[in-house]
Amino acid sequence: RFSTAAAAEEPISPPVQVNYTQLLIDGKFVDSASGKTFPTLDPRTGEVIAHVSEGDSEDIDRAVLAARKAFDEGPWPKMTAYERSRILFRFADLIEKHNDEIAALETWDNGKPYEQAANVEVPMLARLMRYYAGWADKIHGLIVPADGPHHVQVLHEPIGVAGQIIPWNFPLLMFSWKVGPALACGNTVVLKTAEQTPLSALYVSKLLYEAGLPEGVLNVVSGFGPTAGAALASHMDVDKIAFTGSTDTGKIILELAARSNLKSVTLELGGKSPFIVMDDADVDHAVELAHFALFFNQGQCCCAGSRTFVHERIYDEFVEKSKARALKRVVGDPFKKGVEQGPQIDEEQFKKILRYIRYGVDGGASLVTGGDRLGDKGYYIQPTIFSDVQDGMKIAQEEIFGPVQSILKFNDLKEVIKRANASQYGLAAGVFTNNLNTANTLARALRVGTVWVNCFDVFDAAIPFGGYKQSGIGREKGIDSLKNYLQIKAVVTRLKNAAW
Ligand code: TXE
Repeated sequence: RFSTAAAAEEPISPPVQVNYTQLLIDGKFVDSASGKTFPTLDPRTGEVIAHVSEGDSEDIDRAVLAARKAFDEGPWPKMTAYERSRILFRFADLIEKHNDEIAALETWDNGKPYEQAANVEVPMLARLMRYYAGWADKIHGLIVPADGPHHVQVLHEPIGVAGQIIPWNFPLLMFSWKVGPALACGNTVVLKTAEQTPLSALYVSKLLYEAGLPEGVLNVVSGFGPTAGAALASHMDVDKIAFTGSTDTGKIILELAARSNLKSVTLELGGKSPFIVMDDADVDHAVELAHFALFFNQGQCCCAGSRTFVHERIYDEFVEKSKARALKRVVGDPFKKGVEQGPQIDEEQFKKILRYIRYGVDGGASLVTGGDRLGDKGYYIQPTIFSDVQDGMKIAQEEIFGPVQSILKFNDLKEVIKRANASQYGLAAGVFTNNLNTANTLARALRVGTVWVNCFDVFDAAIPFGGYKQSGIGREKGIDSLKNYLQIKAVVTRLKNAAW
């Protein structure tokens, strides 16, 4: 039995009103060209929340045209960087003012616990926008020394129209990671949200216009991947495409970019992150952190610690304690206080996870706890743990993207490095040890974009995030994210009277 009973009876915050369901093009809410809509569903029940305008290639054309005009004719790239910065700061203030409504909308559309949305994600959205607002007036080039009588300037200019395609697991954070740096650098944007979670981006984009964003600078198109998404990635007048989602779709994006106008591409893709627990670890603490690393956000994290490697000396104790922790996990209506885990995003992901649970059982792993859906309504899944997982098993190789923890056994540092690196992915890793030498050795040896030592999922605005190998191309957040949205121009001027 999972601890559904521990959740308070009354929901903390009832679902809010849905005010915006149309496409946001050139600063105005408009219907799609076809007039078509699609339903966005409540993952608690599968019921319709609202019907949302469905964008397709014609709408992408309209949005790109608006973004192009806003870029070419201004004022956005031409206004002072300080003015741009002030608009982004005002936007962050408005996010804070509407914190609870935004969080409620996000929970309703996505299923994540309201307490997490209200206390962590929406505040983080404001924090990230302030971080980028702070950058807007600090982006500058270089004067470089060159041979000969030359005065050489390196200018950093906005790229132009940025296309951005985001997923459904963290709709607001993905919004900030994409829109924040693009706007700070003076670009204009066409954003394609995930079809599962179109609502929160429309709401906050309206706030951005209230903060003073000039018309056409940010355009939001709701719709599906193979239609609206593909039209954006292959558009001839889009200068850059940024994508977060599955590795398979990332490859399609790269191909579409190459086949069209060779727009620059950044990709943040899947993962199968190791979480390595050494035998000197405090087992209780390690169990709690490994639990968080996997189960956070219903297990729907690209960097989820989905391969828990535990030293053989503490393995049995670790598995027992992990089971006890999973059984205590509070699963239920995400609007209720105390709930740690809500439903999965949709039926497709729900079925995919149950399929992987079957692969685990059929493949010979030991099912320690869970293994099935929870209740008979909505997309809830029992917190599930497999032990005796072997490297070659499907559940140890592929992204499950759900509340399914796989615990593997190791006995030697060299061995675990090799096994942890034996993955097509390289997004992140967790390391749990008190031994400085072990921590540093692992941090250096793991071929991943982020190593968390004695912590996990620390996402400061200034920390770069991205993947090695098939986990992606480029970095988001931090100073490195700005490079994705800047062109570099060298201006070489010959000096007539070099000897002055
Ligand atoms: O992802 P997709 P899905 C992983 C996770 C999950 C699996 C499938 O394992 O189970 O992907 O999820 C748009 N051209 N991640 O199907 O397809 C789509 O509309 C252009 C990891 O949701 O990658 C959405 O906006 N765009 C991940 C976005 O791509 C296309 C987060 C993501 O969808 C497109 C989500 C196309 N042909 C899922 N097809 C992470 N890295 O955090 C789809 N899209």
